[in-house]
Amino acid sequence: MYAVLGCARIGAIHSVIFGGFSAQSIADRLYDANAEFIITCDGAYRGGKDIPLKSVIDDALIGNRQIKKVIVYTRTRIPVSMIKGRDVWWEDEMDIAEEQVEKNGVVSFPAEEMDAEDPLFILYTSGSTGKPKGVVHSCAGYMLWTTYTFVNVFQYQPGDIHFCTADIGWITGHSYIVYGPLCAGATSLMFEGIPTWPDAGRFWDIIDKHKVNILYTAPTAIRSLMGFGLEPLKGKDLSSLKILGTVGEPINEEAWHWYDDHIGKNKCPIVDTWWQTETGGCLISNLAGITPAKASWATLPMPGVQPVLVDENGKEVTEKDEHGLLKGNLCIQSPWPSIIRTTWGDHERCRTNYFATYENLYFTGDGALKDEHGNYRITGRVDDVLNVSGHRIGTAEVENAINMHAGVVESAVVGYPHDIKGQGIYAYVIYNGHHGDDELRRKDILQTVTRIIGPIAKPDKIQFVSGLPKTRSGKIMRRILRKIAEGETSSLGDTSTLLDPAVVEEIMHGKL
Ligand code: 7RM
Repeated sequence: MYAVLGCARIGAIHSVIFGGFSAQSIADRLYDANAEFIITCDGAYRGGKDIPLKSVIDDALIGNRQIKKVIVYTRTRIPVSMIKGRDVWWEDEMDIAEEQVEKNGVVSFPAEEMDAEDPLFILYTSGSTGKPKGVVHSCAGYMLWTTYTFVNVFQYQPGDIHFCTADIGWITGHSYIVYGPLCAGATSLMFEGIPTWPDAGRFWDIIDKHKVNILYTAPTAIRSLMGFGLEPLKGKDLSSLKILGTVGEPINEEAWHWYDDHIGKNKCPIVDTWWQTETGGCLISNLAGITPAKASWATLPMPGVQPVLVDENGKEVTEKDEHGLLKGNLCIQSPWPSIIRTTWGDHERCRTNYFATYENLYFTGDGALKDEHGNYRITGRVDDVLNVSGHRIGTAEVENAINMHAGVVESAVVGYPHDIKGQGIYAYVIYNGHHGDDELRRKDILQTVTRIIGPIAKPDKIQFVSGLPKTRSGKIMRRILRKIAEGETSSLGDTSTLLDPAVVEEIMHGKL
């Protein structure tokens, strides 16, 4: 957070990279962003694990000629190799700055004045293509909307302690740990680690100890903690809580009610906030205690936001289904202050990705339902983007990583419902090597994905197949693969365009 704020103060564009990414993913981002400076730690703690951050950075910098300086903050004291002329310790630099102050008595360090539309940061996020996009947000619009939504959605009152459990490496951390709360003058509480370490009472201990008033977390965390039962809650005083929030993926009703009953004790409004890296801040959410909550519904758009549901031709849907609901692809009709400004280095890509699918609309990539009161329920992505434990991962990215493995001929990746993660990653792989047996090959593929992207993109299931269902024009029929992975084999839909129907039989037989 200090590094992010430091950049903002001097007018430097920051691009935070989640600590779980591989050296390769970091190298790609550094190159794409034309980065010149890196701020990192020697290591970091994540659950019981020590992550060797600086060593990963060193790997990412092999062959890199853009980076001028690497600033290293001491955190875990693991040995690191500091390269002369390039790497400096954060603490040493701070000492030098302090000596200057002592000598010259200089204490004034004015913030750089920025234009409203100057870029504030780049944050890489996955889309339906193999290459993550650098989403650019601007100084004024982004800070305005994150502050406005923070104050109104959570009904923030001066003095409230706000605890958002996200990682700074994702947009939720940027908007609702750093910028929104701090611009509103709130106390923002952050923690290093995972919800289940050293035990599943970590969140409840933090809430008890620091008298947290607002808790903002993700359905995947709620579901994982639900799995530990009520034992970890015993003896924890959660009475300071006033407001609960959820974000990142659709919340199922069971998790919503557990959150309401056992964490909020039926006294705290739950806000279900729908938004994206590209939207900067919340676009659809109830306002805590002001507009009604509805389990697993994000409910109403924020003031000024104009959603619309369209069919595949971009026509507004008007016909209700058997439950009296409208169903369609979620678009937004006019801009809002923190709308994505560009994708770094490729403005055309921004246009085609978000504004060209349907004329005059911003397309979110999500599907949604709408009831007669105007409430929205987000059903999930309708493109080739997965949401695994609230992490956005493109199927094409995972396929590219799997295909890097020497024995792999071709692969297809789809999502399937997963009790805790929301979605799991299912990979169908055509393998043509001689090395090892299926188990070893699976492990080799997982190792490859970890190397190329990072552990978050590891498939949960890998099924070896002799072919993939393709159309006569050579397109993989993902719809069929998705159905098989979901275990919904009774209705595979239209298979008449399939090149080789026998492949589908084989895949269904071998399902994991
Ligand atoms: C904030 C964030 C964006 C995608 C988005 C949705 C899904 C986010 C909700 C949700 C249902 C919600 N940014 N999503 N919030 N789905 N209900 N309240 O997560 O760029 O990482 O992901 O996340 O599919 O398109 S993100």
